[in-house]
Amino acid sequence: MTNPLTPSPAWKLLEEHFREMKNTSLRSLFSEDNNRGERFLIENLGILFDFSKHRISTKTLELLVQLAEERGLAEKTRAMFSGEKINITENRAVLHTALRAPKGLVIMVDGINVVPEIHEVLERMAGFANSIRSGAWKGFTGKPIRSVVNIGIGGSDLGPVMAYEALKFYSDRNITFRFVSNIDGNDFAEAVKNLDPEETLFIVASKTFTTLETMTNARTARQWLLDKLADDRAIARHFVALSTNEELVTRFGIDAGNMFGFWDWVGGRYSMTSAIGLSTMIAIGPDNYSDMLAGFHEMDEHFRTAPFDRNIPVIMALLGIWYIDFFGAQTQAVLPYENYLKRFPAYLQQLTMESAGKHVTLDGENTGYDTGAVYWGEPGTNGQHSFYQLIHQGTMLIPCDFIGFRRALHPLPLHQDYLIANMIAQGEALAFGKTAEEVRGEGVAENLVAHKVFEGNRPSSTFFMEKLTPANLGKLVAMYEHAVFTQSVVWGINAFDQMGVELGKVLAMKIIPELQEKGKLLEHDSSTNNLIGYYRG
Ligand code: G6Q
Repeated sequence: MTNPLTPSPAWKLLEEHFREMKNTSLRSLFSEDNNRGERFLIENLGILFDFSKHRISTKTLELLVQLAEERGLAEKTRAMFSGEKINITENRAVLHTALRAPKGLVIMVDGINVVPEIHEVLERMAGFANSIRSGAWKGFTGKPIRSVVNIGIGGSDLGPVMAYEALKFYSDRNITFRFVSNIDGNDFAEAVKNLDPEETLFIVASKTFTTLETMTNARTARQWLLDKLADDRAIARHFVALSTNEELVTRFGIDAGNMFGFWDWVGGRYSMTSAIGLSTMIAIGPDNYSDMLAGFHEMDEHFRTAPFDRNIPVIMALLGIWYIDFFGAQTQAVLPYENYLKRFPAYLQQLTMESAGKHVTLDGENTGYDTGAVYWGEPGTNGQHSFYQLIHQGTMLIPCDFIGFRRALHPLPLHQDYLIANMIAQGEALAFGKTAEEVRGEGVAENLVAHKVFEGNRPSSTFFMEKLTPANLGKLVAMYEHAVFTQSVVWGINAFDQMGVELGKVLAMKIIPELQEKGKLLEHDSSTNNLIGYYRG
């Protein structure tokens, strides 16, 4: 297999350097350098990014930065931010960064400055959000809205759910928020349980307005509403759409005046700062929402301008490449020590795995090296009582991202001390472990010594911030967005398409009538035929 990275001088040097580093322990790296904790630390944008507990030396970082330079990261970043059509398989610009650009900026796509349009939509969203929050917007029978149900899937769901959960502390508790994504009817049935149609607003979030799951759920929602309100005019008071497809929105029966638009250069998984964020804005209010956008923008600017060796997303990305392509790591754990971030790992799964799960380069060549890792995680400390065993003593190398906040949002200081002590302790335990001598020193019986040894040398990053705020959430999301972009540039893959989700959808459309028409001849493989047969009964 050809490997497009083999001719890269930095890649070759990294291969040689890896031979020196692979057996180097974090214990020795720390004992050789008293300043290591400061050397591999960046404090910027209100984030303390500690990457000293990684199996790197100054030379590793230099070579990784050289790799990013050789792969044209600076030029590719400029191209993305300036609206060039870098999503070449779909011939689209990639401009989620424009969604959080301040008003005065000029960003041209096909000869049009897109920034004024973006702010126009944001202002309409703010007007609408305020009218829902204040009760000024009335349902068809004159009652204010008390429940908001976002119907969307993938990029039109994961960002809104994650942001709602993450920023719940800041949300309006007089309004109930629910999210429906799955085609599984249980999802819809539970989402509307105990809701009153007269006080419910449905947000149909779909870039294309063609997605099977979303359109099926939206039609079911329309029926649920009409079953009680029995008048088509009620739709205008209880449905809004977030979409790029005005024609299909109006055909569904939603007035164009109740549609908040966005553009083809916003990818689904990069869309939480587009109109797709309407539920977030209703929950936390336009001012908090602006703070969140400002946080995103701050990280965008950091990524765009900071030198690579002081650039948080670039370093994160390069560390990922170091582990995936040299150490053979296959997964990356994301472990927020903040319960409100419970959906953050799930959100990152789509962001990172749909973006970097590619086996061919932009030229259509097989990469020949590994690309995207499996992202996973749960909030600490829950994970500690479940899967951390494998991270500490299993046979796989699993780099971890710890995310924590100095100040809690609750008034329970003891809890916060215990929480953060655990986060710090986990990084320490993973890095330094416990040797057989240390175990023996504790008087452990010889037959148990091996079981109680922690090899250590397991890498982690710690992202420490002051407090979970809308702005800090924006910084965190943008940080991962740019890290995955950086990886895609180094790997030479397209981070902005997702062709791998198509095949299953097409096959499902063929199977639907086969489930419904029992006599239909089945011409699949014997396994698939059996499964269809079992369902038919
Ligand atoms: C994300 C993907 C995908 C998309 C959903 C929903 O990058 O494109 O997850 O967001 O398939 O699509 P619609 O918003 O068009 O319904």
